[in-house]
Amino acid sequence: MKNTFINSLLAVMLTFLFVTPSLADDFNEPYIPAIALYPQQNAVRNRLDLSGIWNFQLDPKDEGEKNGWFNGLPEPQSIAVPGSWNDQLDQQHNYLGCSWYETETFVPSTWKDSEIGLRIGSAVYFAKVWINGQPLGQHEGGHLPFAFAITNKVKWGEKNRITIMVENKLSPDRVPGNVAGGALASQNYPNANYDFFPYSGLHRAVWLYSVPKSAHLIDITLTTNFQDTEGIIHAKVRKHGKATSGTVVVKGKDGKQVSAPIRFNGDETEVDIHIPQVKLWSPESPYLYDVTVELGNAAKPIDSYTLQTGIRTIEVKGDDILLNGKPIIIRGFGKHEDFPIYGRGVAQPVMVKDFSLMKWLGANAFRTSHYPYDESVYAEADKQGILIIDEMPSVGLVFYDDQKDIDRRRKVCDKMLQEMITRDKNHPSVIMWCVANEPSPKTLGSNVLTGTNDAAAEENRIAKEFLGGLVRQAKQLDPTRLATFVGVMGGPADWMECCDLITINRYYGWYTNIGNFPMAERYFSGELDKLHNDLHKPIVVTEFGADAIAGHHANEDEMFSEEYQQKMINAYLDIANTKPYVKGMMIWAFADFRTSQALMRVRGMNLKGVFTQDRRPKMAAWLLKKRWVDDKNGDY
Ligand code: GCB
Repeated sequence: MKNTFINSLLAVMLTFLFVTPSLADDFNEPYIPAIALYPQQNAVRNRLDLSGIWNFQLDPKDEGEKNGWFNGLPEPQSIAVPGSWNDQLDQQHNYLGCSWYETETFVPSTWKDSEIGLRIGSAVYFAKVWINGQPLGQHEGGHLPFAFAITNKVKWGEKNRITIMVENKLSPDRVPGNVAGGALASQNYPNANYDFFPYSGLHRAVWLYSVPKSAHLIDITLTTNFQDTEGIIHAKVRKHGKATSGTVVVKGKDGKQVSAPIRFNGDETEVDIHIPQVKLWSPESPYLYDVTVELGNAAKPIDSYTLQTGIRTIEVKGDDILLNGKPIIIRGFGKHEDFPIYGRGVAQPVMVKDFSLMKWLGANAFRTSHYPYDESVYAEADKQGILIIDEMPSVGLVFYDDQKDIDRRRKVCDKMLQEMITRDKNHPSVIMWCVANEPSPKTLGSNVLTGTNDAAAEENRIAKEFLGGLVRQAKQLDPTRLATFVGVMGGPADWMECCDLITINRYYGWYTNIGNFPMAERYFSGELDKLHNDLHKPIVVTEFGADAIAGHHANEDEMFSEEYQQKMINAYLDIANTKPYVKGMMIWAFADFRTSQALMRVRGMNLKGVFTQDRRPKMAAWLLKKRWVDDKNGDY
């Protein structure tokens, strides 16, 4: 927010209308359950990573489709996939429009008797896909995968051309987008209504994969529980094809295994597997079991898929967040997928580094602000015992513009929520679904200035229906995890009644009460008490912090100095320690990150990282290490 509100004071209200590409009949919407099982290589399944250098061409005149670019790009340049397109080539950093990607590949002849799929990890924001010039499908929304069956379209013994048109225009009916009247949207360049750079393109790996034709697994949902020393994994299995039976095998690291037969009467079945002397999953002991589901005869299965999962429970009781029945304290960050040149493209060395830095300073959690991250991040968090608040890309929602746009955004959110939960539901690290970041009332700017948090009656009604609907949908799709949205400073408190807990971002001392620490602390402390009194739920502060230019020092309270940032973080953590109902403190942000250009974003960067963009610690990082590792006393 904050610069949401500051900019709203300056805002020139502009309406940005872009037409969403039409749903042509021959372009199918992907089948969401097809993304449930990440492509896996094993004895019966195959996969081929299409990462590498692809052909690429910008299409600023939107002429590619008309001119049949899916039959071959006329003047391609080279581009790396995965990776954002913005900084790989000159003159397209701020580009908003259509771009075309193209690659060619043989499909291994050994896959001839299999079903074959094409899975695209993330295309920001809208994609149309062709194979060998034939339309395959389309997908709206970045940061989430989509897949198409291509079995009948493959050419054997010759190369297949895969063409993906990616289009990233910002419009009020997209999520996230450029909300008409959204304050950031009218001030930023490019004019996204959110505070991170609108990096675009194919951000994650593109896979070809094969699954057995006669029968294969489509979806596996694991939920876990325990009683005394016995663990219980409930497996819900969906398959396609002729198999009528199979097995679920659960194997611990010690090699001990338990299995249960499954029998299908239709395409779905469920089973409980009981694990004696269970080792529960927790940040202190992130124990993982291999869960293998096999179709057909165990000696020679038709299909097989292995998931790694942990057995744990998560719930809110009174003012506590309980993991495996025991209260936990969340210490962590909001992050971004962001690195020079890669943009938002998968940068695994950076991911590995980030985990080691989180461990170095004693963090146990992060939020995937403001969109779901690459799948490898969740697998690593499972292994390392880091808790995740998994957030969908619905940042900057408002409820006061054109009802048609609001309705369309709701539809997109519903779909994204389904996709996110389908993709991430088996990760023990994911303890909470976050359905939106900082949905805002129209009066946000004045609310923040006057210390109020009202909204007009009709806006309240729409917002509660929208946000409550999403939270309820998350709970319905996955009753085993917590669900919330992150509230903005100046946002109505009663919007949060639908949430399992209160998750809020606060910036007293940065966007308000600048330099006035006593006042900022009083407001922060007072508001925490009020929210808790009104809503009676535990509170996790999902964002607080200050920009600091690395290397800039001051011996008085001076914004942008490392000292100011450190002092602010220290003060917030001290206050949290006095509030027994505060169950989590997450600093904004883990590392400096790229934003649109704006008055408040020098060099187009948000500098609230406790690490620089290239992961060097600022003073605040050392402070956290001292508090969370060296002085470790159970406090923040
Ligand atoms: C927020 C937003 C985050 C911004 C941050 C800031 O509340 O959730 O996206 O980057 O404030 O630094 O202004």
